Amino acid sequence: MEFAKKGMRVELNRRKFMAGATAMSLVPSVGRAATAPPTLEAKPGRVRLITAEFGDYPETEIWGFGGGVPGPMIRARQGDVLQRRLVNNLPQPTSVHWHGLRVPNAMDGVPGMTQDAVAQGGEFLYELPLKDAGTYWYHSHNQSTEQVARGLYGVLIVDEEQPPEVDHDVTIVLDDWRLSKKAQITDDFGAMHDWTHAGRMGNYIHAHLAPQISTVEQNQRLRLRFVNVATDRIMSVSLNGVAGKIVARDGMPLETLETPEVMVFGPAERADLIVDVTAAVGETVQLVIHERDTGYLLEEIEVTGQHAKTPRGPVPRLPGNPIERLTDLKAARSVPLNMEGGAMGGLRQGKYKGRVMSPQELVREGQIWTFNGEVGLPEAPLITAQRGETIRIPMQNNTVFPHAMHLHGTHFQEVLPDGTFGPLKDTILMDARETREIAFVADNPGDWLLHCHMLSHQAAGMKTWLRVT
Ligand SMILES: [Cu+2]
Repeated sequence: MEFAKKGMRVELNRRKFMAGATAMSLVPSVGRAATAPPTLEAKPGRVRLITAEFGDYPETEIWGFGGGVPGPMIRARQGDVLQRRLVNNLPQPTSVHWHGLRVPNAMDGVPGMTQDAVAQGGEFLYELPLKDAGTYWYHSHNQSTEQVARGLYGVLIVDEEQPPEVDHDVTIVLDDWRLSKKAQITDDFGAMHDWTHAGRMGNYIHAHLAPQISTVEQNQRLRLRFVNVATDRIMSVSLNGVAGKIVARDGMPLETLETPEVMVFGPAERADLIVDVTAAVGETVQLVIHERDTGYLLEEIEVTGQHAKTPRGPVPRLPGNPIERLTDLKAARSVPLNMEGGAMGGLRQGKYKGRVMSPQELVREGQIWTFNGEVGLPEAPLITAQRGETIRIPMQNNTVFPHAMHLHGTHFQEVLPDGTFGPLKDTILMDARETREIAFVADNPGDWLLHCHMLSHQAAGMKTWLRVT
């Protein structure tokens, strides 16, 4: 008690002193300091990207949030309001899209649609009510073929009120870099061959683990959060030395847990796994990436001991998020989306800048992908939905390339051939020539993008938008 009293007295004295000195200016500034939102600064930086095993390479110049890659991990609790003051110290305007979060429209970070791009030296305050727990990410949504390729992204984790019990919670960011021999990002961002084919493919695929754990123990339980942040590359990965389930996709808890041997992530897709270490002491847990017919090791974690004699038992389901799942499509309105374009005969013609152009003209414009015959963002929305209306979009991919279709503002569900609904997703990877249908309740008012998250395709025309009134 004596100590506490002493402390109080000191505090009182100090307050008195300050009040006497500069009371008028101090009071408001103290008030601001207590509530000032944290800064998220976009700026150039240098990182050690290529690990020592590949040889002695210099650091890579990147653009990153906080000057690093990935940007700072943002972690908050479900129900909180997340605030970040974006400060732009890049040589280009920028913005932040909070991928997968159901945010108010003005916070969606799409320049020209929900806000102006933040100029060099400018700032923008993002305020995000966190409705849903799960694994999300944030990234630049301005000149994103360049800005995301240079490193402007980070992971955003919203913790459940009662997260499942695990021994390690590890985020695995899968990235794809196109680097020169001196380990620098090549600046061929608008290369037409990339834009008309499968996009900008890198030559250095990397898995960034956070925290960077190097050892685990047998029968330890791990939560692994995969995020594919690559601009264009589809990542097919598998794990050796663990057994478990996928418990969430694109942030949203699964009702039916999944156990695929190989996990395929289109750009922007995510999954949460809960797994137990099965590898014996002295062995390793391995993350393998599959490319065509070969696989190679991306990351390896040593098993250094035995945590328990047996695994923990069944993997639990995550608690659900407060989002409505579809029950039926009786009153749904259907608006088809026909996807055309790209190299190898996918493009017949396309409406661009108000007139229909031939493939040759469009290639000259650097615009080569169409939705319903239009290249780039059309003036009118694909759909104007009443709030609460159920919308279904059958999407027909009439191109010879896969596309990762991303809807802003809400999650959707796939309408499966048997009439049931797939898991809640914000991005769906469509194979070449494939037809898939998505449906959702349009309950978030505003203007929302629907686009290919292969950022080269997006830049070359694959985007449209929806209005929810
Ligand atoms: Cu695409």
